[in-house]
Amino acid sequence: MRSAASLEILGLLVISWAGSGLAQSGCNGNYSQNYTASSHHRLVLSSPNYPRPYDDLTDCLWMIQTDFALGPDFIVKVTFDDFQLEDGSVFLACDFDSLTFYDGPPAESYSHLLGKYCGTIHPDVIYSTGRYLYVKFDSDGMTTRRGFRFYYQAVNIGVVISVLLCSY
Ligand SMILES: [Ca+2]
Repeated sequence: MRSAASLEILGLLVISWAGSGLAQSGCNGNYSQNYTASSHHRLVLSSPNYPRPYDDLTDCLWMIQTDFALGPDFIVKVTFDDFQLEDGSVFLACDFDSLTFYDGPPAESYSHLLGKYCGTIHPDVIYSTGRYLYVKFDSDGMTTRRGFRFYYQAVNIGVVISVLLCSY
C-alpha cells in the first residue's frame, strides 16, 4: 500500500528523471522517461526487451504528453498492438505484473486511475482527458511474459468526442 507521501516522492522523481534525457535502455529497477505525442504520426512504446520477455522486478514509469505547440484541445490516445503479461487477476487486482494508466496533470496523476491491466485483457483504446498520460509497468519476482507494445499519438478532443458519440 503506497502512502500519499511516497507517491509524491515518486512524482518528483518522474519530473527529475524526465529532464535528465536518458536514452531508453530498458527498465532495470526504477526508470523513467517522458515522451511527446505528435498529431502527425503515432509513436510506439513497448515493455523492456520486447518482444523478448520482460525481466522480473521491473518498475517502469513513463509520462506521455501532447506536443505543447498543439494547444489545450489535444489529448493522448493509446492504441494497443500487443499485450501479454502474467495473469494475476485475483479479484481483478493484477497483483503480479501490471500495466497501469493514469490521467494527468502531473500533480494529480496518481489519483486519476484510468485502468490497470494484466494477462491478455485490455481495452482497444485509452484516452487521457488532458495533455498528460502516465503509464506504469510493474513486474514481480517470478514469471514473465512477452510484454506489451502500444502506439500513442495526440488527437483533437473534439474529433474524439464526435467519433464516440457517433458510435452509439
Ligand atoms: Ca511476474
